[in-house]
Amino acid sequence: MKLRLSLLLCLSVLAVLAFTGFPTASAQTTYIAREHYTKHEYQVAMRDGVKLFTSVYVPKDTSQKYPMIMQRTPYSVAPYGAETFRPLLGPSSLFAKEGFIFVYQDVRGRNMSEGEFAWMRPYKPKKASATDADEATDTWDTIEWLLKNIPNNNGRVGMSGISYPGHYAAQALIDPHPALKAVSPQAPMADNWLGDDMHHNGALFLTHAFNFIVNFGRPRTGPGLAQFSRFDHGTADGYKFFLEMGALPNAQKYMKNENKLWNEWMEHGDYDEYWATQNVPQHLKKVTPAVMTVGGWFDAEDVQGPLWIYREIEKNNPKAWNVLVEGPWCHGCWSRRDGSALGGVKFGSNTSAFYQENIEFPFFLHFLKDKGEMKLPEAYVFESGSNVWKTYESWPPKNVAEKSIYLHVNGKLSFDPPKAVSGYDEYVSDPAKPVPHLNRITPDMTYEYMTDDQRFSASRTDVLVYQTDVLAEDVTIAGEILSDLYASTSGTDSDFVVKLIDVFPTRSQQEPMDGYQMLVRGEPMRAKYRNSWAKPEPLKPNAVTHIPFKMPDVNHTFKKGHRIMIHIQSSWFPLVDRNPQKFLNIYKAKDEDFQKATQRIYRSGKFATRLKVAVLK
Ligand code: PG9
Repeated sequence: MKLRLSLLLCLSVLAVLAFTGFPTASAQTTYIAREHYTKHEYQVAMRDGVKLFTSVYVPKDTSQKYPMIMQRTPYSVAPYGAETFRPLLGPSSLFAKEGFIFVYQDVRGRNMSEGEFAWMRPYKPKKASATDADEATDTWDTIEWLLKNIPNNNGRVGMSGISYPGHYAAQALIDPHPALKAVSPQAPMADNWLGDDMHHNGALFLTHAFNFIVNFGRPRTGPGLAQFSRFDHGTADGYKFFLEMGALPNAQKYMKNENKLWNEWMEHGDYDEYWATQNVPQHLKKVTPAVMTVGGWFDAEDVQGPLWIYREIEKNNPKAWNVLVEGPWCHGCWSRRDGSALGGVKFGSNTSAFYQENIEFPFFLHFLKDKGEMKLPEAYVFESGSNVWKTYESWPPKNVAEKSIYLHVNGKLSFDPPKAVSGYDEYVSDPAKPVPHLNRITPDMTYEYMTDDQRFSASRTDVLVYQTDVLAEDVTIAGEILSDLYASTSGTDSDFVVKLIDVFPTRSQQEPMDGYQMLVRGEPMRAKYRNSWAKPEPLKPNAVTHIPFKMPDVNHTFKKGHRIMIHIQSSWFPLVDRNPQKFLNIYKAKDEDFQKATQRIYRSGKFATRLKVAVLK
């Protein structure tokens, strides 16, 4: 029995590390948490009687009272057992040394907690009874219990978390408990259909969705540590695996019809009530805690969520203390990596340490312990390309000029509109040979695709490439991008993928960045949703159609000597599921539904395809 338990505990530590990322080097300092903390485990009853498993790490020193920092997670609060400690207590290694009470909770329906799990459990504005529960009430009830039962707390609670835990931190802001004083939603999911994780502009992010849910969505019979084993694709080649899998219904070959969450998603292809009720930003109207929302410009999973949550709080809560931090980070990499590079692209400094020491730690110290003055700016944002931290009094910054980058004949791009009275470029989009999103063999989406060199696909005949002349001066784009497309297809539905690319100068063969085509932002648009996310409409074959869509904010300088480049294509695989290019429910498609289509992108005075951007003055 002893052996089995220790084996389970070891496995659970690995499970935590697999999901939270191995602690950064700074966490492996000589500070030994277990010498200064005691761990306790509780089953905390919610108002409807469901008990949530809650671990609490309390400083042994009782000479002062401590605030509590809580994280709620679907990924397990392992290791379980009062004798085994998490490798890292708090958002970074700075916190344990300073002294806080750390609280970790398995959310309802996950791991050692009771109850039924719901995907991004919708907030219930009107509770049916005093025992009607959602994530907001579970957080409230937990805080109430902690204040009364955890000795030596100073009556203040903070929350932090990355990704799904960041989502729960944002949910806590909907009906915030009065003791909740500082919340940092980090890479929080705001809406899993409108831009985070699973869907971007109506297109399914196939690799990410499948690889995640095939494990996470496994049936559960009751409280117990969810057993994760990496799904075996049977090949390292994700492009091959997902292409051979074919139409989405064929995924049941691996899901075996027992994956409840996958089955839900396959029943809700459009932006219907299932997804719309999960949206968090719509409820952020009574925000009283101080909020520091954190995101990464190159976050492959949740680039949209932090921006949307920050903006919505700013719009609906004029009195709220609400700031935004955006670094040159991949998903959660401000905590999991040193932030000095992503793939081949260098950012010139350890941006994670800078953030942890000068931004994150002072935030919680100030609002939970009244220590240190609060000097954070409204927006603390890293500017990639020039590789400097910038601070602004708003995000997006006010000192910008709205400009358009237009497509021209012969693959040219220019800030001047085209004079041509007609003109388009054409390619054949073949779902049997979709444009790859990676230039490597892997079954994963990868973090690095967000800044990868795009030359590998630029030479394909089904990728349109446009670029400016060599820039005579720096051009900094700061804010959201609007892709203003005029396109046609010979089919009745299509995806159009737009990529904004920074072309590095070709100086000498030695430099690794010689001619590098750095992806700055890429985004698909599933054209049937151009007029409504909830009510898709077919395209009229071969008719010029206006298809405007947004791409998440960037903060990037195209240096003098570089070029601005745009790629346009109609597949991005297996990052995005293939569009049959026929108007139908893609989640119920058959392999024989997939058809080639001839696409046209218009670049004339009347149908002037362009990117609308905010250029820093
Ligand atoms: N945002 C991440 C995720 C959520 C849902 C599906 C897949 C990934 C995360 O929580 O890490």
